Amino acid sequence: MKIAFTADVHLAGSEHPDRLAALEDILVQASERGAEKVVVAGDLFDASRRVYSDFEALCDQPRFECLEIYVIPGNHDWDITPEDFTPARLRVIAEPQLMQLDDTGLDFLFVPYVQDRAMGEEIAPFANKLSANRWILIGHGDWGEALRSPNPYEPGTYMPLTRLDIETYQPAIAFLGHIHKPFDGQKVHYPGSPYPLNISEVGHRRFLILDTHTLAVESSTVNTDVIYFDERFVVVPVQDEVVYLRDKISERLAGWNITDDDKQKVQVRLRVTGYSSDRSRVARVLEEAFSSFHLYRGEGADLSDLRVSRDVGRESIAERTGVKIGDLDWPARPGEPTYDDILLEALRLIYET
Ligand SMILES: [Mn+2]
Repeated sequence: MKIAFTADVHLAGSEHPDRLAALEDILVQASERGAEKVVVAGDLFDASRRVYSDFEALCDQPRFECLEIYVIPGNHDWDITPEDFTPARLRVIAEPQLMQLDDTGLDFLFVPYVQDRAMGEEIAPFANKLSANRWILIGHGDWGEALRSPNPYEPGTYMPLTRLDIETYQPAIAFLGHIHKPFDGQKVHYPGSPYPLNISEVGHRRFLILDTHTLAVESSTVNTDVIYFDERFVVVPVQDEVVYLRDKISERLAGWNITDDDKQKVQVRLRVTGYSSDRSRVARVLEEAFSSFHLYRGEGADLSDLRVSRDVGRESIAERTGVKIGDLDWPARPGEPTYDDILLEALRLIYET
């Protein structure tokens, strides 16, 4: 059987119809691909506005009659209960529960979000019923490896799952909600938010599909009407600044991995830092390079952090430093400073001391 996983939809009624549309797209794709269940791993609803009627109407559509929808509470909708909802094919799981969803013998442990609890504490009571690598964890909270890029909107710790929990209880796979950035670890997966809540949630959004026979996890793109990108460029006053910048831009655009059809959905924010001998030319290069995309809020590139460099001696040091930094073997793990971060720090030292 195939089971689709999503989380962090943050439905907010008529204020954000696009989030409901993203969920609808997941239901459409899930049923087209033969999934029989859709699991929402917390924060289906935003904390601020609780409107259930449009979500219920979506669940009740006859075209989704082959889908059962399982929902656990997250930190934004921690208080939802099964009694709040009417659709027959919707199961809200408000207490930790172990169940099988098909005849493969695979167990699913649903762990609703509870404030000030660790995930391990909620798993422990089920320990003697869990067989190693034959059960799937569904929860809402933090996992260290995915946290290397911290979430600026929700500081603090939310129902953490630890490496020791994984080693002790040995789930085959854990599907978690809470972190909005898609993440695939060895066992832990975050589908990520299916619709970006703001411009910090960049790139294509997705949901995941588990095959309960093979335990393979597949990723599928959610069709959204907007794809955000938030790009920062570091300009070095090298001899050919423009060529340097154009190279950086093409690298970045290739990394977006979007089709021509997606182009009109893109909203990009551009920020430039560093040191330039010709700020107005930098502005023109960016304008030209991104002319086929919508700029976020219609704002042009933000050059407020781009300083002027008129010092030939320092320019030469900066250029050589840039090359040296590029030659060194920096770790490329998430959360580690990027080449640009390191270069920017070096430029500060060169120009500001
Ligand atoms: Mn959350």
